[in-house]
Amino acid sequence: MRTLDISIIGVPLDYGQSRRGVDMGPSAIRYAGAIKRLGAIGHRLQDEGDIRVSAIENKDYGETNLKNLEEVVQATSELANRVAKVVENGRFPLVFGGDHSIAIGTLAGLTSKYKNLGVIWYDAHADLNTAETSPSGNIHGMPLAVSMGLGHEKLVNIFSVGQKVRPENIVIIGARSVDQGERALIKEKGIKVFTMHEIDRDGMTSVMKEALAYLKSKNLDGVHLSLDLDGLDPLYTPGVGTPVPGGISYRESHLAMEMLEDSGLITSAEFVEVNPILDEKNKTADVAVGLMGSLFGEKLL
Ligand code: B3U
Ligand code: MN
Ligand code: MN
Repeated sequence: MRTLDISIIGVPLDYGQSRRGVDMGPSAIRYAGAIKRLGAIGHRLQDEGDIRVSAIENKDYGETNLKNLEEVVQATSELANRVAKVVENGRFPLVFGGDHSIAIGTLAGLTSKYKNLGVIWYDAHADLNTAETSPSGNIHGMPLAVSMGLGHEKLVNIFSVGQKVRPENIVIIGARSVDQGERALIKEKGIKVFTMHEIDRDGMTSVMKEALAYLKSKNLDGVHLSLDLDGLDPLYTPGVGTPVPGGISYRESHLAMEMLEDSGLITSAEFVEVNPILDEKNKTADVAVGLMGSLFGEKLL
């Protein structure tokens, strides 16, 4: 097992979607004992606190159909700078969301060190919408497209101009709610997706083996795990803004994290969409912290 110098960054942002409360995600994850849990495994942790996010919502979106674009740009730009500093210092960034739009900032900051970054997107959704294809105008449905260089220029050019991640370096796991425009983009770019169909048919062991072999063939210098808690079935993680039934189980998710740990490939991670207002007694944050335990090397025996 690797012993890591982990820097935790909280991003209390809920402007990337329409249900308030996910801004309290970082607090809920800390309250669920993340720091103590990872420290007990032997890692050295530093909690760098939260990014500043304006508490005042500007309801005038101007010309765009993207909701709260300015607020998302401000928070993700600051996050990108913070993540860049963390990786430049040789530390492992662990980001707590916040809604999934924060990944725009995380991925942008990672490019200061990683020039051929791989991404594992663990999610019920593909998050591949653009302003043109989005059914909602919610930016949390767009971060993967933005990171590929597609979407509003203010988002695409955060931290540096244009594309941050190559489409062939992305693996999506757990998808079961994919919009029409996203499907077209997956086909056009040849993005590797393991939907619930593949997980049910082949099992999580086989899916993770294939995902890891695929990423290993890409000559990557880092792999980021972006874990949306709605990737799991809402039975286990009810505290998310857009739950989709028929999701990945608690046990499959722990297995997936353990296989990632065994691979030694993961160089950064984020856990997003924990919404304590929609949750049942902090259950979703507890699951998030349990998954972190497995990802960072907690063993059963
Ligand atoms: N694809 C839809 C719904 C959605 C995306 N991400 C979440 N929900 N969590 C959209 O609004 O883009
Ligand atoms: Mn997502
Ligand atoms: Mn999702």
